[in-house]
Amino acid sequence: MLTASLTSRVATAVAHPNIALVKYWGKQPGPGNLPATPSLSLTIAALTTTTQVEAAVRDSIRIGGETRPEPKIQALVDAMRGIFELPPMAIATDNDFPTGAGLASSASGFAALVTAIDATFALRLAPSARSAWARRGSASAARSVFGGFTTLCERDADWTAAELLDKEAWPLEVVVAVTDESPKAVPSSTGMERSRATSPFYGAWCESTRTDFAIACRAVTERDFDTLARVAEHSCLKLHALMLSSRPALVYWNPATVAATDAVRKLQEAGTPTFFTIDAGPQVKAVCAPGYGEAVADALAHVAGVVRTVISGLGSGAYVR
Ligand code: 2P0
Repeated sequence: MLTASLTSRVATAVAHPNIALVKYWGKQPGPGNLPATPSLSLTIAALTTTTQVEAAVRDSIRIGGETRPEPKIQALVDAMRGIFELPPMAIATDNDFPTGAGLASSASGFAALVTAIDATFALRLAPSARSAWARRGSASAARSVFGGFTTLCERDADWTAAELLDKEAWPLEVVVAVTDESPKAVPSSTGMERSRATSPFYGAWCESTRTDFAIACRAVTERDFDTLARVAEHSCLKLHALMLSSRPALVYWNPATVAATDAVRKLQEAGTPTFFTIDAGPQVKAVCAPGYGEAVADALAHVAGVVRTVISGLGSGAYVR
């Protein structure tokens, strides 16, 4: 058992959500929350989770000012207690964007949580170790420990994320077109297990995702926007085909989601370097070459059903404030 230092008893960490360009959807059997396939993402600067962890007389979890039981957070803290001697703690976390609505709040949430626990109790974890712990909470959270373009794949017999390309090296922009701020009906963990168990396309999904990952990683390192656009849109549409072919079907889109993707297609036809991606929710994210964010946001803001747009650059990894 590793004893946590008690010199530092409170710390606040900040993390940003990330958007997968090659998607994760499906887990390996067994413990540890290991993805079935590798994934590639970019980190979104404009959306932020802030989490404070403080030593306390008993465990408590407050999200957006509301104290409530959070089994996934409690399970991660308890798992860390299997390795580190951690005292009871008060966790308070806030998102400056809608929670559980397909904007990756669990990614930024678990990345900020592990980073705050690490700082509060001076565990001195390496970023790769924080990433592996964050993955146990939510696999996409492993990627939010890092900034810029980040991969999550098997490394040194564990699944951790690592930065593939620095955010300054290729400053793409992202427009988030929000179409509905309510929480999703089916959580991601439930949805991906349903797809694994029921979709006839699941095997092809896993196999083709490994190929997409290799192509997309190369496109990022070569700053090849057109190749990245093609493989990322294909990964997104295959993900939603997998969801639609699950039983019962997982339908995360609404009419505005479809209208926003049509708008991105029209921009592409007019020569604008942009492509769309959609996660487990109805929001559309348009990734744009540097300098095109405002024009793309302007087009998406005029789409019926888009309630607001957010323009973002690429974000940093999780850090202590
Ligand atoms: C992704 N998503 O790669 C994919 C694309 C949503 C669609 O990772 O079960 O919250 O907690 O590991 O990370 C959302 O799933 O799932 C997700 P768990 P997570 O970003």
